[in-house]
Amino acid sequence: MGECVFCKIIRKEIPSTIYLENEKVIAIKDINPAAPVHVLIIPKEHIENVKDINENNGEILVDIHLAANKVADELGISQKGYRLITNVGKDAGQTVFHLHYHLLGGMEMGEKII
Ligand code: DGP
Repeated sequence: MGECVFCKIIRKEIPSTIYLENEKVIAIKDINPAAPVHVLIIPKEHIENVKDINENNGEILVDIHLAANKVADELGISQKGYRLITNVGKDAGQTVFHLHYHLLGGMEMGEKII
């Protein structure tokens, strides 16, 4: 996994703005924000995308959602609402093939923004 950009961020080989980090996940500011709040929730385990979630590794989705809830609370977007999305594969626009969820908020999102 040497070349995976998110693995490098997790190993602190690439700097990032970190909102939350624990044993299982890291939450960082997206380098190219599509909303006033744009956080990436990333599991530390290298999983390509949700297609590779199974009964053995699926607990990570709970950790991701707990982290998303906490960050959304801390950044003050819980009340008004936010979007939590994950792209799966090339046609969906996935560019980094290490599972991540986009947490987007701080604006009204009637239309697709990412
Ligand atoms: P996706 O298109 O769903 O694979 O989203 C990948 C996101 O990752 C994209 O919004 C930009 C972000 N990103 C890519 N490289 C870096 C980086 O080096 N640092 C940070 N903070 N974000 C990155």
